[in-house]
Amino acid sequence: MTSSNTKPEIKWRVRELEASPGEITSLAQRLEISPVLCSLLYQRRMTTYEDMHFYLSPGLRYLAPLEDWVGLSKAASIIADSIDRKEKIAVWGDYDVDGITSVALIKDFFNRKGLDILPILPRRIEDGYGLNCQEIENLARDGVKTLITVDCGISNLKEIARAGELGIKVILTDHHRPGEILPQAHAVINPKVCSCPHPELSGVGTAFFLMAALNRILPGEPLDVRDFLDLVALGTIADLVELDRTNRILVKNGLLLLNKADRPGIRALKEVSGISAAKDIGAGEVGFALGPRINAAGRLDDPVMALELLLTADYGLAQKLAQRLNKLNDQRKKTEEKILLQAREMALGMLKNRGLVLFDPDWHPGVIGIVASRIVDEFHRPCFVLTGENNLIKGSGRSINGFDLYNGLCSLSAVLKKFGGHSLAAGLTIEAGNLDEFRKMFDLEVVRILGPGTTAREIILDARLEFKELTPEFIAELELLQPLGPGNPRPVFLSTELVVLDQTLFGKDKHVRFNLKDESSGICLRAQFWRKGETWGQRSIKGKKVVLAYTPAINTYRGVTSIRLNIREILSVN
Ligand SMILES: [Mn+2]
Repeated sequence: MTSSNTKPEIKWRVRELEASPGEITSLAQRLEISPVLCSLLYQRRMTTYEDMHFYLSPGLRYLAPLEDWVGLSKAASIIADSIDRKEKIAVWGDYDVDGITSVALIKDFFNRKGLDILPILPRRIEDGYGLNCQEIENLARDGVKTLITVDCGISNLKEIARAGELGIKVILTDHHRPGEILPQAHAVINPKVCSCPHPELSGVGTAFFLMAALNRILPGEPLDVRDFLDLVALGTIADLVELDRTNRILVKNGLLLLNKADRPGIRALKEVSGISAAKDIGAGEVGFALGPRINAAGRLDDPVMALELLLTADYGLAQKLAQRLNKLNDQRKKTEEKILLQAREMALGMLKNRGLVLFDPDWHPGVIGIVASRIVDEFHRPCFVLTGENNLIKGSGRSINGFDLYNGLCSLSAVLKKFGGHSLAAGLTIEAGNLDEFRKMFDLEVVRILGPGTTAREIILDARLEFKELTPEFIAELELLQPLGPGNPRPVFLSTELVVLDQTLFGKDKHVRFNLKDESSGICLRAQFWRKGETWGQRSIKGKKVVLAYTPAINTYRGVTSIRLNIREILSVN
């Protein structure tokens, strides 16, 4: 369907940093890992024993001291004062996983300290993202004297000023990019403001540090804040922030807690997701199974049920809530699929544009962000998916490397009513009358930054790997790279030239599977190319020779384990 000149081309290269074999062997021996894994770490710029050791065992002791974050203890002491004066305190979050886990963490901290705090989670459709004046007035009327914001607030200048007028102290914590003017809050805790040793923190990561600082100054026995890292891991992985040094520490340790699943809600959520108690959870399971179910509450219904799930001590209740989330998630998938089909059709008709703006007033606001990601995956260009009612249009955008979405929106702020976000994901509100103008200007802005041609999709390969090197032990050892995610991608390997013995479609013809033979060793392996049934159903390459970019996996089916390849890209066919 796509004409060839609009399809992004593919560029690939193998990571180049190479150590001498002697150096690798000695590092590998000291670390008790295989030389192949050791060279993978080396290419990811961990070039010393200390770097590699940290990466493999990122203990909490490596975290920078709390004092290094300027302003953190001051913010904590304002909260401690409010507690001391028995003021009514509220915490305001967001309807996505990061926002829900942020509120859950703070509420859980207060509960365990025997303190009270009022949680507020806005609903996506009725309330929208961030603070709003009406609810702030309600809070003032209810006697709230201190408001902590989590995962939101940095662009709510007007709302925070209103809170100030009403005598509410605001402790703002957020990790979204600040605008030129900061809100007049009593404290602004944002890893992207001032000097913070943890620039890539998520909303829940930010909340965690604030509670850790508060923990040290509150009277009574301090809590063990490590107990909250399961929530931090959930929000950090789901928010797709870069897994830098701090986030690696938080997530790796948080995943251990998610595996133990002492929190009834997590145990119930794993159960409805079909994850057996024995299976180790990686970032993948959070991203594909737990995260979407928590998100489903906020996408289609009320995020409060997800908060309740994370906080309840009652396993029976947790099971009920998890089942409800599971149903909502199924419903979300159906809605998403329907909208994706329509959005894709629309995108195909607009491929002369470098920046896509897709709009339909009937699209469900809860899924447009995911649809935008899928469109960007396929067409490899920045995209906004918008929906709206009456005179206001709202939407979510996703981008590719090289085009900073937040900066892009800053330069288009003249036609926007509201916007905020990060470099790869953002949200906006515009008046319906400005849609055409925005569509035109967004495309021009993308062309200005990325140039007029399509941007090649770049695949970075970790190493060339022959079939005989793909042992189950090696594939298991790759798990030491977990958690994988932005900044620490799953390793992708370059194959040797392979003969295609067989090609079949499966899964309602959505996917394609190849049987491949490495002639030098005679080893045959199965490879699957997900969601490529449409392309490969029309073209047979049986009998030809291919070179692949792939990731290996262990497949267990009815007790039989085998090695499978997941194809990232077919790099050449001869
Ligand atoms: Mn967030």
